Amino acid sequence: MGFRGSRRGLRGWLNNSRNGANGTRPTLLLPERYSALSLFRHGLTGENWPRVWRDHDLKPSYDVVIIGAGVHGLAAAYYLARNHGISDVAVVDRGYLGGGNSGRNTAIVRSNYLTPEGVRFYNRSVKLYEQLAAELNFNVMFSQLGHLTLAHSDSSLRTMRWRAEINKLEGVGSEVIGPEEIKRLVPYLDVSSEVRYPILGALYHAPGGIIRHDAVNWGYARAVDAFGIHIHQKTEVTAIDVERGGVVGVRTTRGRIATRRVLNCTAGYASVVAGMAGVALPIVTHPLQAAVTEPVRHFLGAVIVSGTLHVYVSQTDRGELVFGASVDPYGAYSIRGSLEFTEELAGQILELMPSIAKVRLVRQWAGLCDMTPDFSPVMGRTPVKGFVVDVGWGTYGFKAGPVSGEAMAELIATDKTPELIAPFALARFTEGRLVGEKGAASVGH
Ligand code: PYC
Repeated sequence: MGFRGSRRGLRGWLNNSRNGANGTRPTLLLPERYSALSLFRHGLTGENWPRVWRDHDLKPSYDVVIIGAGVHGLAAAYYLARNHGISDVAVVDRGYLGGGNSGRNTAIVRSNYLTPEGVRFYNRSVKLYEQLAAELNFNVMFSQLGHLTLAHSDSSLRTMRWRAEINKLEGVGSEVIGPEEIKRLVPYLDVSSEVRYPILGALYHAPGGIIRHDAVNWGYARAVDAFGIHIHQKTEVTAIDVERGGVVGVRTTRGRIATRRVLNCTAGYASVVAGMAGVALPIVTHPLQAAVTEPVRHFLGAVIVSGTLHVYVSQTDRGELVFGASVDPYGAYSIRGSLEFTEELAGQILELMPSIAKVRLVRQWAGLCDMTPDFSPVMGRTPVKGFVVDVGWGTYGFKAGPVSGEAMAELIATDKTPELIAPFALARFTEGRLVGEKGAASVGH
């Protein structure tokens, strides 16, 4: 199913979508349907595929300006058009589409969080991800192969039990399993007691898995473009104009845009952009490094996380092993890899899987994580009227793209905060209502 002729696809959504603020529906220019038949036709005729999204001149005004063309910004634009009929939207990015954290994360999707608020929220994202390929007619390669968070001590086993109970209460599939079951799921893990950090058990989260992050970005971008929304790459925001307590415009390297609604969907520079509107965020930005190996035959049956060893690993559909660790232990805006990271990563991962010692690392990189005091994001209004934020994702951002896009679109369109994101308001830091998700981090920080 896809855009064309699908009841659940984009056209179906459009038919059911509400009219925009001015009573009109956005025009949907149906992109070419991706199917075996069209692949065959293009192969036969040699005809070029149409561009997935187009460039546009910058208009002097838009109803909504979204800063950041990553998964959060693109998803918000998509749901604004699809659910609320708002398509006079510019998505601006100083780099290229999906070139920030949306293309730098390790593409893990899961909802096995620690707080009821967190579990509910990320679970909605998993549900949206499950239907995304069909909805966008774009293969996002979501493999729900399962997610294991290992416990190497009694205290982490206790946290896993706690998470499992909260997850179950929210209807999310998570349970604590023992070493034998872990070995059955992932035979290459060393579950013996002969190691420095024996595995006592794990939180097994069957709906968790990995996705192709570029495909998610491109799929949303194609749909956004089809709704007539303008994606402006290489367009850096240099200032946000505020008058009488409300946003009136955004200045960019390509000109000024008049607008009364601005959504900050940046990651890494969220506090810098918010500062342009005079809004202070409780964020410290840290690099987070990752690395990938050459492709090897498929052997890893789940995503593996060890908080104690500060490492996580998954295997892509192409066979590469993708690794990550804790955020770098200092605040910085650097996206360079370091030898310290590689050495420590190799040492830790070989504790878990000694049999991969001969596999070669081929690349490493870093993204930037905006860490908040409670490890939960900041979503919603700010003291500046019309300036809303979807920021502070720390190491959790990519998995939340669809749900935050959906919720932020609703907030912008209706001026009401959806229940699902109410706990993540900026005001929680002054009102003392933190949503502590440190215990659900993939690794200790
Ligand atoms: O929270 O699953 C996670 C994660 C993986 C990599 C960074 N964060």
